[in-house]
Formats: sequence, C-alpha cells, structure tokens
Amino acid sequence: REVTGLSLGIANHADPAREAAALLNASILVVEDDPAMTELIRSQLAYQTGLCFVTGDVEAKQAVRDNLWDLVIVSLTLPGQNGLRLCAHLRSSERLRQVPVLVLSKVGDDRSLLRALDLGVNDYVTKPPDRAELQARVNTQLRRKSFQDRLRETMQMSVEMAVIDPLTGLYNRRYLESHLAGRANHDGASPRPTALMILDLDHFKSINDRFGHAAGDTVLKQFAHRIRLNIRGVDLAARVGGEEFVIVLPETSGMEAQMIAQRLVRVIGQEAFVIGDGRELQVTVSIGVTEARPGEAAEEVLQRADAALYRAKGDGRNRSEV
Ligand code: GH3
Ligand code: MG
Ligand code: MG
Ligand code: MG
Repeated sequence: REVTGLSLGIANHADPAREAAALLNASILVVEDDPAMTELIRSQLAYQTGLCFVTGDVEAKQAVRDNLWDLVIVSLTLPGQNGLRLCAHLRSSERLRQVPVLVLSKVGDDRSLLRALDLGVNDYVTKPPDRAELQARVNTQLRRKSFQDRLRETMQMSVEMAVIDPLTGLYNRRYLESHLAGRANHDGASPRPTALMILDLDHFKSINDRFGHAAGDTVLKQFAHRIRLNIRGVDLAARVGGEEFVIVLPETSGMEAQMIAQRLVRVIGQEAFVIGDGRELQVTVSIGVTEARPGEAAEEVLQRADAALYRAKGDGRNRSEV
C-alpha cells in the first residue's frame, strides 16, 4: 500500500467496502437534453445505482442546490451557452467545487471544450461516448471524490480532537486558553463586560473512592450535559482539569453571572445523578464567579475566579461566590 505523508492518517481509516460503494452507489447528476444521448449514457452507466437525469440548466441548478452530488456530467450541447454557464455555476462556490464535473463535448467543438476546461471542469468525454472510456473517467472522478471526502473528514476529526475533551465533548483547556487570548483583543469592541466562572465538583474524590473511576466518569459526562443545557449558545464551556470546568459568558456582568451560577448550583444539586445499575448519587458543585476587567490578562481573571471558588469551598461547598 502506498503510504505518503498525506495519506498516512487516512490510510488507517481506509475501508475497502466504503471504496467499492463509492464507485457503485455514487449520486450522479447527468444534464443532457438529447434523448438519444440520455439513453446511451443510461445504458453505459447502468451499473450505477444513483443516476439522475435532467434536461436543462434550470433543473440542474436546483438539483445541485438541494443535493451534494458525487459527480455532475454536463452536456456542452445544451441550447445557447447553457452548458458552459452551468459549468461556471458549478465552480462558483466552495460547496459546489467539492463536486467533480465531467463534460460531454461535441467532436470539433474545441472552443467550448477549452472554455469548459478553463472554467475548471475535471475531465471530458467526446460524444457519443465510448462505454469503457466513459466508465473509466467516471470511476476516476468518483475515486478522487471519495478520497477527498475521507480527507476532509479526517482533517475535521483531527481539528476536533485538538480542541475537544473526548469524555465530555466540551472544549479543552488548550482551546479555552487560545479563546481567552483572542478575546483580550476584542475587549474595547463591546460595551458589555465578559464574565467567567470556574466550577469544581465537590468531594469528587470520594465519588471515585466509593463507586469507582467509571462511575466518576459517568458523573462528569452528565455534569457536562446539564451545564450545556443550562447555558447560552454564545457561552463557552471547557473542561480544564479532572473535575474542573470554566464557562466564559460574553456580554454578561459579574452580578448576572452570579445569578446564572446559582442556577447551575441548583441544577446540579437538585436532581440525583444515575451511575448505572439504577444507582443514584447526589452531586454538588462549587463555583467561583468574576467579571473580566477591560484589557485584563486571562491569567488574572482566572486567578480571581479561583479565589472566589476557594471561598465557596471554604464556606461549605454547594454554592457560588463572586
Ligand atoms: P473538593 O470538594 O475540595 O473539590 O474535593 P475533591 O475531592 O473534588 O477535590 P480533589 O481535587 O482532591 O479531587 C479531585 C479528584 O478528581 C481526584 C481525581 O481522582 C479525580 N479525577 C480527576 N480526573 C478524573 C477523571 O477524568 N475521571 C474521574 N473519574 N476522576 C477524575
Ligand atoms: Mg478540583
Ligand atoms: Mg480540589
Ligand atoms: Mg473538586
């Protein structure tokens, strides 16, 4: 197997069944207005399960808007310049550029073909297509598309792995730090303050000691879930340590954040956590809240929140302090 630097990560995820399916169950849009040519292509690509035919550029534009195709085959002999115009449309957005385009060109019409290639279409076949050639060119495009889809997924996965805590699905400490560093530059932009809170589960060590580490992990997951359900979409929640979390609340004062934190304390403490086998367990959290001052370094803000958390612990836990 060929292993290049780029394909290394993807090669690990290579899946022959997926490969084969990509070549046979592709969604292919054919834009052709000549009925005889349509029938010929239909028979030559009969082994493909996802063929769809339209006769004009208007239907084609709608089809590519509504679906992400694996391949679009465009006849350059549509009336007027509609074939070329469609090719231009298919290269006009980031989303559409993911879809390979194969054009069917008339023998002798080199002008249209050159313009299509110039627009960025991926390949061409002259009409009437030769069965083996059409199949080979279609397969080549589908194989490349499948590889690129896999590459995109892999890259997206590694980006996520770099910033997401796998246990809870919340952001990790690294992401929080870069977010806070970036936020400092925007401070002057908003007249409203930003609040920050640190949450630390109470006596979490004893949960592990009594019920085991797996139960502790279950609690952490459910805790994160409850937190996420009770904050806004614009708030950023991160797991920054074993049982320590930070929430950044844009456009929120320290007073408002304190009310939110008190609600979170209730949301965690009110209802028991289920840790498997129907066992239930009471969990509480302590929270330190602070308001970020304009231009203040993230480190100072975190330290002030941590001091408030320390007081909340000292005052008996299961509470929030500013
Ligand atoms: P306090 O109320 O003062 O915060 O008490 P605590 O027991 O929560 O504090 P401490 O910091 O002493 O203990 C935290 C415990 O969290 C220790 C460690 O075993 C546990 N822990 C850290 N990371 C994980 C994890 O990923 N999973 C589980 N299950 N436990 C973890
Ligand atoms: Mg702790
Ligand atoms: Mg602790
Ligand atoms: Mg703790």
